[in-house]
Amino acid sequence: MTDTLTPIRPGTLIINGEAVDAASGRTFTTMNPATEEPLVAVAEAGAEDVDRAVKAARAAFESGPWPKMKPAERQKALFRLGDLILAHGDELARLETLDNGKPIFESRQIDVPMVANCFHYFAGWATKLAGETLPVNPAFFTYTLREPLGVVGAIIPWNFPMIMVGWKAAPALAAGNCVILKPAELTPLTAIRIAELALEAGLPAGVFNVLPGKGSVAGEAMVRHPGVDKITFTGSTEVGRHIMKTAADTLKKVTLELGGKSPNIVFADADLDQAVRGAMNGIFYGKGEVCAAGSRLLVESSVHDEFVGRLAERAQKIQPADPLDPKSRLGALVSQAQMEKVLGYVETGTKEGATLVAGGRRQPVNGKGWFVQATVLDRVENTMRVAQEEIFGPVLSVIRFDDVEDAVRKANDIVYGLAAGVWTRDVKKAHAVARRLQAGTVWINAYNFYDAAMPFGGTKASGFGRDLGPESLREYSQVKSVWVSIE
Ligand code: TAP
Repeated sequence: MTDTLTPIRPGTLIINGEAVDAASGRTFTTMNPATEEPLVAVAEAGAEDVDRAVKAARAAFESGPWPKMKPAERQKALFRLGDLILAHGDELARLETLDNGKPIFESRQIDVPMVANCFHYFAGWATKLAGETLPVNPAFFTYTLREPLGVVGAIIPWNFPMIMVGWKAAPALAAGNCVILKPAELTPLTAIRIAELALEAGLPAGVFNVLPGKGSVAGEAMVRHPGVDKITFTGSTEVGRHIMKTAADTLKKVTLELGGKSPNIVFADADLDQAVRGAMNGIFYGKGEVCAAGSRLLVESSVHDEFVGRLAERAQKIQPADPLDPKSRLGALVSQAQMEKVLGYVETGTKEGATLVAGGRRQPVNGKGWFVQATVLDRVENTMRVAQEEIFGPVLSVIRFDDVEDAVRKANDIVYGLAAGVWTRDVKKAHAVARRLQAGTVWINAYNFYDAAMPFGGTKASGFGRDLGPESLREYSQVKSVWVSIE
């Protein structure tokens, strides 16, 4: 499908309410994963730009109109931003799909509404962040204030470039902070556009800044900068660990939403039709480039052969297709390197003894693109690399289990703890297993559901802290205790 719409504008930095070039004048090129062609040049932020953005955000936080605005005015501005995102839904979805390679169906029907949902939901919280009056001593009037942290640095990945803007910026702004956001170098375009819309919505200059650039340069400078009070990060466990160490020098608070290798557990008493659909959605949604992907499918032995047979048949029917085609359900992986990493894991899996029952190959569309077939590896042992490491692509590892104990043991026998799925008709078993799973989110007879009101985050090597829901507001605010002597 040819893209005949308006050309994409070159990407800029957004600092202090203005679209600007990098101080160095450097740019990088963002690519279209479906065509392997350059999309557009984008300004590349360096340490000097980080410093400019921090100065702007600090000024906006300390003396700009943002802290003086009534919470109800902040609420209105954030709500307007949610409306503007919906109004520009087609444009944002197209940008996201061109930059990331995901199907336009997902960008338009899932990502755009989710980002808008974040700004609408957290707008409401701007007027509801309250302290408490605490009965301590009759000689005192004692109360707490809930205050913003100051300048929040958000560092986000390439798999959900637009949704992550909502997950990070919306609660941070609602709590009264100013934000500097660094999108992933591979996918900077929608974050830049949303920052422009934020100005249109009435967010004052300096409140929401965006710095496209390299993680090792702009990201690193943000983490080291003493003018940044907090880093909220989503990405790999390795970079998360590095960020935490670096942030210790300036005692920054950190929230880390890291990798996962989430178990999706199918018991023999499940509605197997529903579970097959859930297993497919768990791994092939978002091309499997999803931190919470149900990438380890645990299937009870008594239904294993039948279940895997049905799954493999359906997986073979999902064909990679032009992401701009509204019917496409499997887009291109974000980069050549990611595609090679994913294909490398398929090879590793088969060498380790797994059986390839669907996909496993690159499959260009119209002769181009970093597309990988919907892939299912069966006969995987929980100790294999394809069971323990995050592949981050459309590759499902199927592992058998014998009973509830075996399922829970295998599910938890991994460094990660982000999400899990449970498929059963037995209500008691569903709740009991959900309690025993080491995961930040458990879906029962469902997979991959998200909402701005529902906290999301991990445990173990999947990180700590929560995005979304009322929980996330605690990540962006702190409590001050006030004692007033009244005698
Ligand atoms: P990361 O390297 O972790 O990138 C995430 C973000 O961190 C990007 O904005 C990146 O910038 C930035 N970054 C990199 N090094 C940094 C540093 N030293 N200081 C501050 N920021 C830094 O992930 P990736 O390379 O995009 O993907 C690698 C693997 O991570 C994937 O294959 C997957 O397994 C995992 N991953 C997990 C998630 C989630 S949601 N948990 C998301 C994406 C990837 P640049 O983009 O410029 O490098």
